[in-house]
Amino acid sequence: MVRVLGPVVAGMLAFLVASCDGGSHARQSLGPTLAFDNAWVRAPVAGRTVTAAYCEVTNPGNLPLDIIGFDSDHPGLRVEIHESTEHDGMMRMRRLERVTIPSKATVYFAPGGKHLMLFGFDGAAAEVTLAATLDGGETLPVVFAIRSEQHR
Ligand SMILES: [Cu+2]
Repeated sequence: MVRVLGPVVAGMLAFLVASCDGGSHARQSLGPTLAFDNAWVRAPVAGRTVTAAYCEVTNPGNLPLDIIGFDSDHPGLRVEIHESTEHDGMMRMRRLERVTIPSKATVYFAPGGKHLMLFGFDGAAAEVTLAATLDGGETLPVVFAIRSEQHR
């Protein structure tokens, strides 16, 4: 029972098809997914509770995915998505409502560019889990290591 499917439908049904034909490339879930690498939070300066976090986000799928925010269970912590830009030699930050991760591409959250801004972070942890929220409502938990400045 081989069916011919368009690429979009084929991606969404990959799990179901694999479970029928016993294929070795079954996806682990039906939902969209992103891979997060090198995720880390800059340890806040002593006495400060605002800091930034960085990561590399790869979309292995055939459809673009939009990240619309990050949440955390860490007490008092609030996260915004920001982008640093330079205007006339001045660095500025603006808040982004969403970041699109194109199909088969990696988006870098890195110093001087897109980053996560953490507010109310006490730094009292070796790592912190931030859950990326996708446009469709899915959440993807990501463990960020806390690193001091010199490790970047
Ligand atoms: Cu910022």
